[in-house]
Amino acid sequence: MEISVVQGDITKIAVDVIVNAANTSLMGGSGVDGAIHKAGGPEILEECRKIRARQGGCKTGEVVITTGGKLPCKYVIHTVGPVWLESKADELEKVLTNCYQKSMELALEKNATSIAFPNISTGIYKFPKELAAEIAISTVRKFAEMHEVIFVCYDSENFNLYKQKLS
Ligand code: AR6
Repeated sequence: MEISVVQGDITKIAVDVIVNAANTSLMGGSGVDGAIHKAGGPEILEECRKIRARQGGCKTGEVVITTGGKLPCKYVIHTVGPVWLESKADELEKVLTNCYQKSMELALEKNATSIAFPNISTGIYKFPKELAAEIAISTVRKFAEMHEVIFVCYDSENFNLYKQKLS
């Protein structure tokens, strides 16, 4: 497996699957979620609506999959990261692990060989960046069948953390 880190906008990355840091409503938001829906077009939201009608959104730590719409990827996997709360650290670490793990499992189920992740939960949801990076890297490493994993960091702090941890 090749694991790399780049700094930039995940909507520009050409891979089989890009992962979205969504919320339980699946109806879009700001941050990376807003960027994905804006660049991917209405087809993604349309599929999210159907999923909502079927199963009522997406639980924290779970994943759902839609088309990539106009994005240069085949699929978007939407996952909902935990909102950070110091007093619940242990439980929330497991939830964030599930986000990465279930995204990798679903991507492989769809025969994807490449996947790009944003830094789930480290924006609006305030999960500590270093801890999140450790969880992300150690979890994806368990999936040797995936050929390529790209961590797409938007901010320099995350980019530097991943560079350091992957070197
Ligand atoms: N490409 C890659 N990463 C990005 C981009 C982008 N275009 N834009 C922001 N980031 P956040 P969360 C980074 O807040 O913390 C939404 O409103 C950002 O710098 O997008 O999981 C959802 O609807 C940060 O490192 O997601 C939820 O309500 C990372 O993406 C809520 O925010 C995640 O930041 C989810 O919060």
